[in-house]
Amino acid sequence: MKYVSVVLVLIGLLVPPTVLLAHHGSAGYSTGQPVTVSGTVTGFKFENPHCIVSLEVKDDNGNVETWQGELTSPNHLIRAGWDAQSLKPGDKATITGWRAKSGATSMWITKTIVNGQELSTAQGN
Ligand SMILES: [Cu+2]
Repeated sequence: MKYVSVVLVLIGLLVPPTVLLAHHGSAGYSTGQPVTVSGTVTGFKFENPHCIVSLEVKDDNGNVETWQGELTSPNHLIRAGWDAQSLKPGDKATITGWRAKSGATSMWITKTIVNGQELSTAQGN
């Protein structure tokens, strides 16, 4: 019995993240090439089904772009130690993830750094 559960855990570790994301409907995102943007948080919706981060990002020419990052559900993020105040307007954030296939300035977030500190979703995928 012990042996069986060890094997199941190992299988769980081998499942690629894209499979774990299947229920999130990641089909709209390009999972091949991650993008990273940095900017100022303008909003954080801690809501079902998925939490949404809004960022104001300045490009090299000083033009401002609005980016949206999608995260997993509040329930999952709470288990990873997040709450509704994890991101606040004015915070400096860097988000990495899979950009929308449509080319829109939106992504499925895989890594979040707020005011220099990474907020892990390791428990929350
Ligand atoms: Cu989901």
